[in-house]
Amino acid sequence: MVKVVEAREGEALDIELDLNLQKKNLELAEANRRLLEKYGIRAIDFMGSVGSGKTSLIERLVGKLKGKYRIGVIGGDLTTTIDMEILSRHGVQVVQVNTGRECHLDANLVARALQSLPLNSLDLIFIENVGNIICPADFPLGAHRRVAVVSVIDSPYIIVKHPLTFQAVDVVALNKVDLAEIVGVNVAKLEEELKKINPKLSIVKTSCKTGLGVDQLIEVLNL
Ligand SMILES: Nc1nc2c(ncn2[C@@H]2O[C@H](COP(=O)(O)OP(=O)(O)O)[C@@H](O)[C@H]2O)c(=O)[nH]1
Ligand SMILES: [Mg+2]
Repeated sequence: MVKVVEAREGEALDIELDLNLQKKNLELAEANRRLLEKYGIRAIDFMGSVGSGKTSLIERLVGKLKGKYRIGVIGGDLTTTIDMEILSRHGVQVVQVNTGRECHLDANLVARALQSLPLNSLDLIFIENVGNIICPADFPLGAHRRVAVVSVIDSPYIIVKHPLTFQAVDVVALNKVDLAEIVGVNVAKLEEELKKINPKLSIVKTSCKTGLGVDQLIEVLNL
């Protein structure tokens, strides 16, 4: 048996978990949602570790959907503009949010990003959150759906170690399934663990390399 020191509610010295802050964030997220609805725009928040495949998946979705919707992308990153430069090459409106040292986007930053997008001429906004599978879950942004992108080759414990994230999202993309066999990953086990944590989740196995699962993800997101 391993000894465990369990952090009690509000005990961890982490200002991001301050309840007032979360309450304020929620109010701002609701305002974002109202703004999006006023313009008839649907927004989808993608979260996941650095390298899980968020940008690649958004690229795939943009490739399939840009004939149908006028798409904008908001990208969260600490300091770089790498991802939004990639996505801007697909002919969609992009805006980068640099958070400096914050490990997640928040509703206030997204409100500012929305101000810099031409909302009148958009139908759909993808939000790529800062590369992190823990912190973004606590900060709803006003998006209509929240998607966690998980690289199945990252760790056999990737699901069980992040229960709160998988409770907070609607959809999980189990990505890089093209590599699962090579690495010896049991994807079915990851799926079982997800269902145990959140039976309401929609789970889609994807490969941004082959394109597998992208149509199914589009269906699950009602796009
Ligand atoms: N084999 C394989 N590589 C992938 C897949 N998805 C993303 N990648 C690669 O993984 C790396 C990180 O992807 P990226 O989309 O930048 O991840 P992000 O940090 O979550 O945005 C890139 O080199 C991608 O080409 C996939 O499904 N299969
Ligand atoms: Mg990215």
